[in-house]
Amino acid sequence: MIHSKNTNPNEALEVGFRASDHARKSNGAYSAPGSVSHVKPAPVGRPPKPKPAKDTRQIGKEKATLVMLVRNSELKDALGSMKQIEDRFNRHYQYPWTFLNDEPFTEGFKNHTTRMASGTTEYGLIPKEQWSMPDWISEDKFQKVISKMSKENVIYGDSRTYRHMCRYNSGFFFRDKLLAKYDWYWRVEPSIGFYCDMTYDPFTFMRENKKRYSFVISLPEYLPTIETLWKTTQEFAKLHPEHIARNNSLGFIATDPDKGIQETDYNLCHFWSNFEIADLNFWRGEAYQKYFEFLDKKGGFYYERWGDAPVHSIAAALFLPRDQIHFFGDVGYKHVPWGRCPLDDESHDTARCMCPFDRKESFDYNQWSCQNKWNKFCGFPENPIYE
Ligand SMILES: Nc1nc2c(ncn2[C@@H]2O[C@H](COP(=O)(O)OP(=O)(O)OP(=O)(O)O)[C@@H](O)[C@H]2O)c(=O)[nH]1
Ligand SMILES: [Mg+2]
Repeated sequence: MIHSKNTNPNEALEVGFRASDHARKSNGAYSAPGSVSHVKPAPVGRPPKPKPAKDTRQIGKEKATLVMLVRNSELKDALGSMKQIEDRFNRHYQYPWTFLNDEPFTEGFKNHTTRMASGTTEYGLIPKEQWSMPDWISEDKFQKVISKMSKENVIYGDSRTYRHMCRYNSGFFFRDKLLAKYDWYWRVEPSIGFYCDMTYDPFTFMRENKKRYSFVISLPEYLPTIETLWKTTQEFAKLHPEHIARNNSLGFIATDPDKGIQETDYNLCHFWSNFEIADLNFWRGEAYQKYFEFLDKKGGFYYERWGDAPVHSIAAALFLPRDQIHFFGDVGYKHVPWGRCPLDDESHDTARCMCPFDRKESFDYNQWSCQNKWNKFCGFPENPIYE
């Protein structure tokens, strides 16, 4: 056993884990740095200084939060997502995390996620009326729908809670009282992959560049889940032409980009909403509030299985000018089953990207990706071709 003669705790640091042996008492409690114990505890390889209390004060300058709707049972997958976002971005900015759930979070969930967060954490319980079928939905009709969708193998077609989740993400999360103090959110889901450093503050980027909605992956929705969503949207647009933005992105979501809303069909392209960095005030604004209410009354969240992704996307495409929608091409991201890696060299050079697949295999190149439609629509160059 090495007995360090050092009484200066800073010098003791240099002795490595053996020095830290001395800093532990036999009962496992920490003693003051530099003090000596003659009982040898298990080596932990930790320097002898007591850990300072965690400073969770926000460093980033925006009124923003990372937000995760999640079940207690998804703790491990939630921590996996958090660790990557913290390591690659948030530990430098310490934005708060907001967790939302239709059931009370367990103490274990709160402890583990708080430990993983660099900033503060808050935990919200979703009010029952925001996570249940509204009274204008017929249970009988709903039962018929789910048995039909189940027979047709529509993904989540027989799930009641999945529909609650889609309706909640479409119409309620941004009204939660925990989010009232924020202007911006970054939606994070359990089990995602986040493969590059975020070397700047995306909330500040959004604000300074007058962006209000953003995405990383876009793809077509599965038609059987949204049979009447476009027709309903056309009805809304007829009633409220004042909410349709000039220079909107109809050209991205239309089967006939040269026609108007009433003349074209929907090509099913949508921004994949499991990643979103966006302006909460867009959802809180009159256009979207009225749109959601209109959709909700039609019952398609339950009689079909309208997803929050096509609902958000159609709204962003029609109610925002196109230059307020941002594609984060420098983000490496995966939500099963699709992932993408930045296609340009600069992102890889500056942001330590480490994607578990080659950029050539990015979803951007997949026949189902809507990315090239977006690029074309915005006048961006087509995706680069690699040898
Ligand atoms: N609290 C709570 N969160 C849920 C529930 N269902 C889904 N979520 C969360 O809502 C988000 C979307 O749900 P997912 O199950 O990931 O839906 P998805 O992304 O369309 O489909 P997969 O990821 O392929 O299963 C995730 O953050 C889930 O953790 C639920 O019943 N309760
Ligand atoms: Mg998911």
